[in-house]
Amino acid sequence: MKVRTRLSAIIGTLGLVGSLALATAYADEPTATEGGAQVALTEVAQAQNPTAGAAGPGDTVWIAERAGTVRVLNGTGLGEPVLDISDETTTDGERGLLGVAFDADFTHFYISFTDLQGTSTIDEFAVQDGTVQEDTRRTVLTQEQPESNHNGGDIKFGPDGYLYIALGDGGGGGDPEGNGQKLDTLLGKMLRIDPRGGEPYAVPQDNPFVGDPNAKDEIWSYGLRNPWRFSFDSGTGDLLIGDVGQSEWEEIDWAPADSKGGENYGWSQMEGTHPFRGGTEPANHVPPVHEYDRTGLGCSVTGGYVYRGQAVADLVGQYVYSDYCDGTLRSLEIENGRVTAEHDLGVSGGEVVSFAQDGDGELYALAIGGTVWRLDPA
Ligand SMILES: [Ca+2]
Repeated sequence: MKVRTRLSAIIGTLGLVGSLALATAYADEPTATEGGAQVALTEVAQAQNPTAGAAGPGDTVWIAERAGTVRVLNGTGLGEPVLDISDETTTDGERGLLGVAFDADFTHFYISFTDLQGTSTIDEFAVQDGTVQEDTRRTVLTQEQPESNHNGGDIKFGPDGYLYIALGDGGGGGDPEGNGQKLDTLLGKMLRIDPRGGEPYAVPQDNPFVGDPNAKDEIWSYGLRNPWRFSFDSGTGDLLIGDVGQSEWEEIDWAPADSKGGENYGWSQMEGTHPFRGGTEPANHVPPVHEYDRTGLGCSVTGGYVYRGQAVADLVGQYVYSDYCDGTLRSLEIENGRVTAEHDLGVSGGEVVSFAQDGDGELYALAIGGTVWRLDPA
C-alpha cells in the first residue's frame, strides 16, 4: 500500500506541472482544441449540492439535491422543493439523493437514493398535471450496500421504455467481494427493469440473463465499478456510461442502440484497458470507448450526454462529459463505437458531478457546490 501511495504522489506532482503548462496555453486561447465547438457556460440557478436532473413536463428540468430535495428549473430559475425526502437519507460517504427520472409521458417520476441504512432504493410516484402525487409513492427496487461508497445511483429510461439503474460494486475499494464479475448480485451492474409491468416490477423477458439460474435476471450489463452517471443518446439510442476508476484509469463505456445486453465492461479484472492488480482480461471484455489516466487534473469521470440541442450547432452529435476533480468540459466524436476526435471545450464548471438534458436537447452541467450551468454558444 505504501508503494502505491508514494507512486500516486509522484504521478500527482508530475500531473500538476503538466496541467499548469496547459492552463497557460488555454489562457491565450480559451476555446482550446482545434475543431472543438465554441461553448460558454451560463449560470441559470444555484441549487443545494445538485446531483442529478431530468427533463420534466412543460419544458422544465427537475433537479435533485443531494440531501433529499427536488426542485424545478423553469424560465425564471429554481423553485421551492416539490419533493423532500431529506429525513430518509444522509449524505455520508457517497450517499444521498442520487438520481431522478421521468417516464416518457411524464406520468411517473422516479427517485434513486440511499436510505438511512445506506440501501440503494428506487421509488416511484404518479404525476398528475405536473405534480408529484406523494400518496402514490411505492418502492420499486432496493439493494443493500456493504459500504457507503460506489453506490452508482443514476436512473434513466431507455428508448425501449424500460428503466435502467446503475449500481456500483458495493464499495470498499478494489471490489473486495469481486462483485463486478459476479452475476448473482446486482452490485457492479447496469439493470434493466419494467417498473410498471409488475409488482414491484417486471423483468423484460429479453434481458440477457433471463433463464440463467446462476445470474440475476435484472442484469443488463456488468463489470462496472461505479457507473455514477450514464445516458442514452436521444438521437441514436446508444448507451454511454461514465465508470469511475479505482486509482489510475477513468473510463467511458459505450453500447449501440441495438445491443442485446450482456456486455462485460471488465471491472474488477480490468481498470479501463489495463489488468487491475494482476487481473486477467475476460474473454468477453468490452473495453471502454475512451479512457484517461490521472496525469492530468482528472480523477473521477462524470458521464454526460450526446448533445442533441440547437444552441451550439458545432457540438451536435458529440458526447459531452467532465470530471469531478477538474471540471473541464470535454467532448468525444464517436462513430460506430470508436472515438474519432476528442475535444477540450475550454470551459470549466467547477466540481462537475452531473449533467442534465432538457426536452429540447440542451445540456446543463451541475457543480456539487451548487451552480447549475447551461451550455450556450460562446
Ligand atoms: Ca471497465
